[in-house]
Amino acid sequence: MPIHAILKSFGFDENNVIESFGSGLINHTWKITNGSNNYILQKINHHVFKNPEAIDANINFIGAYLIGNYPHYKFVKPLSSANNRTIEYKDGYFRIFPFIENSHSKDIVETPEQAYEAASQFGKFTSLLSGIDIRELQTTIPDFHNLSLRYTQFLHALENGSQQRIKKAASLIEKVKSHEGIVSLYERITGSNDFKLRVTHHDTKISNVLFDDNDKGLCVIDLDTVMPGYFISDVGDMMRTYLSPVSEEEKDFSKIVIRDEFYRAVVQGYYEEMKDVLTETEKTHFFYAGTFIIYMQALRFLTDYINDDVYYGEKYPEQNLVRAGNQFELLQRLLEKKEKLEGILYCDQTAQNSLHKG
Ligand code: GN1
Ligand code: MG
Repeated sequence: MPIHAILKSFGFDENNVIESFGSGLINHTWKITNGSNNYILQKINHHVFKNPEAIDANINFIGAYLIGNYPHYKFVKPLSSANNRTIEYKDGYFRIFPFIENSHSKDIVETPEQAYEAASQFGKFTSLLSGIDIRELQTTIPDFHNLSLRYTQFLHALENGSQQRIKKAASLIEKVKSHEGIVSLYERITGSNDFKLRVTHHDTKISNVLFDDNDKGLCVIDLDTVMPGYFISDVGDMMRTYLSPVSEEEKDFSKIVIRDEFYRAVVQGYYEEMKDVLTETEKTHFFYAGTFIIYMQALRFLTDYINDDVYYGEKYPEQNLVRAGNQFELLQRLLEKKEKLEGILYCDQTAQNSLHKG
């Protein structure tokens, strides 16, 4: 069993309790208990992350910068193996992190305060790293959030994918086309100098934030998709995953609603940390961020459905079609509130109107 061999290469003895951990779709994660110490072991999905060494290099680069410049920041440092490496290969690439005691993660955002804490952690992460030369950071998944490419891949799937599935997805395929404006705006803004490449997390779901016992944000985790990117990726994925009380897995679409207070919390938490970093143009694209990511995720699920689930797989028949439908519903619900939510744009003055004042 490779897990035992991996643990050994990181200097563990044989007394380990190994349990599956977390709910990610891509990597496989275990919690390891050895005596009174707890760890997180992760196997990197090599089909998705073609260059695991790039992930490892990024994490070590970011870690060294944060530890050197912001020693109070809680950076979760991967363990070093007997070979002095933070990643080891045995039938796959593995790494181990200490389990941060007195911390917890959440699978569901229950209150605006939690959304605020998470958004400020993701904003803080990018802001603290704004001093690094972005060219030093490697791209762990090329074109990961390149919406133009995702759109092209979708068109490609329409030509080469399952004909039967294309028929079943006809109404969603229409929806993709009816929102093409989201793609052209993406091309315009990312082609302009007013949008900057920064250290971007690219997976800002709530389970990637550690909270302390008082439910205050401690730090962000899961740095595999940290690479150069645009702020709309991080803000957008928070909107995608925090604004509705139900997730992308929900089959009853009537439960998908946009909660205004959570929108406010995401914008405020992120804005407060990033206001000196973002350009004026970027500051006017918070709402767009949500539409951009939700649309891209709908497109990714739909493309994968048409391609017979080669990327995400499926746990029940048509899961990716359901998820795509769910995400289009979410997009619709968000767009309906455009005018109202765009009014929630934080400048320093409005930021004083804080959550805690009610
Ligand atoms: C994947 O593996 P997980 O759940 O952290 C995906 C994200 C999607 C998400 C949708 C590398 O993330 O981009 O938003 O599923 N990660 C990768 O649930 O493709
Ligand atoms: Mg992830």
